[in-house]
Amino acid sequence: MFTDKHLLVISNRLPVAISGEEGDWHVEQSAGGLVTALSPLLKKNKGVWIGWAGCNPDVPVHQLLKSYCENLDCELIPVLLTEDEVTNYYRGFANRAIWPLFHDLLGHATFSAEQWEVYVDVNRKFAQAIVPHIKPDSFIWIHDYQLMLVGHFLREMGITKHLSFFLHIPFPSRDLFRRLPWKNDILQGLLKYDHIGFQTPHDRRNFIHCIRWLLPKAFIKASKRESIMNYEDREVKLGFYPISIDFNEFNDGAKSPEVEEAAWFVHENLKSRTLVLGLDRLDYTKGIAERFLAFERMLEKYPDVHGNISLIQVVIPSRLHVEEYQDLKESLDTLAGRINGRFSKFGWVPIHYMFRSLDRVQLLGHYRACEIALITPLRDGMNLVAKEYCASSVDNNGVLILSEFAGAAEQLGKYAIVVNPYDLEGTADAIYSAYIMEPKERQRRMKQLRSEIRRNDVHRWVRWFLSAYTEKNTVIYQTNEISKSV
Ligand code: GDG
Repeated sequence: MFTDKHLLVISNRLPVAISGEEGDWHVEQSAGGLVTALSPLLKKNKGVWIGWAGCNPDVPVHQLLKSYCENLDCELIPVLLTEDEVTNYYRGFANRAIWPLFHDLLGHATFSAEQWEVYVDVNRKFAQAIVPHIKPDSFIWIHDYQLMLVGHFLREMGITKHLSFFLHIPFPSRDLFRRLPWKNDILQGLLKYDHIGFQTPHDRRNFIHCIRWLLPKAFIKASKRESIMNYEDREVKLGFYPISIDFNEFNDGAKSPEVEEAAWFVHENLKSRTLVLGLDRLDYTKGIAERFLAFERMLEKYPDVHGNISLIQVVIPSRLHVEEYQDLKESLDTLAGRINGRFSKFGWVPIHYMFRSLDRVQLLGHYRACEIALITPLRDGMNLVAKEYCASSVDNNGVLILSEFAGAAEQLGKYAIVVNPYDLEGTADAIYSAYIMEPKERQRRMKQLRSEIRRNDVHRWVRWFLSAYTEKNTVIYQTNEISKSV
């Protein structure tokens, strides 16, 4: 059984945030589905999570994490990164080359040999940090695009154990991937893992197309659930496992009195109005500017909505040290101002735009208060906000508008209103359709969405991924939507 194993999780960031100043440091667990899902397993077998703590090298991280973990049954091991490494590996190669390329936004990508070299070095550094923690019964699970080469370095260091990898972002098409100057290194590095998990069948298909084209000697036996690839005497399992959320946590949280009050407060301030919610990290992949334009187009086309609908757009500050993200913020500020200036009238503002994060009660309060969620990324690995919104929609009254380019659309597309975020006209019409949708139809769709997410929650995601290691196909994914194979 997997549950008897010693779990070793490796991700770019540790699941904690360190804040404060000398003599007054605070360590807090970060929120997130991955942490919720893995914590019980980590605690059960005194597991280890290895990653960067996200703070300066002069913060006494080891000491802080040691005392933070004293009452936990698991260990957090920091990988220390220098400023140069943060600049070139994280902000550089990971976020300026891989992130845009893998999200199909080649125009935002820059490829620098210097950054690539540091990316390689930091992946080696992570491998070095992992080796002392490997036990005979360890299960090693590495996460995401920042660490694609860690498996390669662990093999170089003589580790022959089973290595698993999960990619949280999309995998691009062959035509895009071929633009990467180090495409062969990345592919060959990834093939040093024994098991690679993607979010959707589409991502796995793209990966297999790249392998077939770049490594023609690889032999792939495609199957519906898990394809097996043979390359240079190695066998690699390729599967797709759409990540999810802790449904009960959101469902129960949304019913709590604090959240009900927060939701009431949001609506009370924007009385007798349909509220549309957008909630994203500041990122050009999330399609926020396109969403504003589609909302504007909707206001132009359907004047009967004036005074009766508002978009609440929450943008969570992110990567602001990068000039491109500062520019994005400025252009969103301008756009929201322009649209509001054009349409606002006494007592009504079309776009309520907040540039900050919400605490958990406010977050759930917004999910509950808003009748429509407008989730229109240009590309997204999954998009957990879509799932969280539905799980919090405890009155079954919400309508989900979802981009066809979010991984979540493969699961939720049948009962959401699916849009192409580049199609402003179509998105404007979709917002209006959601606005006029009959309560019976809203309820019918939302019930289906909630039951899909309840069945396939994050705990199932973990079991499903891990079961691929022990026995084949022991967890059957319960949806008819994901039936396409490679
Ligand atoms: C990557 C992939 C994939 C957001 N604002 C607040 C807040 N959040 C939380 C949400 C949600 C999370 O942040 C965002 O998750 P997403 O999935 O939407 O997006 P990424 O951060 O880009 O994540 C993505 C994911 O990895 C998992 O594999 O789905 O495609 O890009 O959980 O709730 N939380 C609080 N306040 C906020 O203001 N408390």
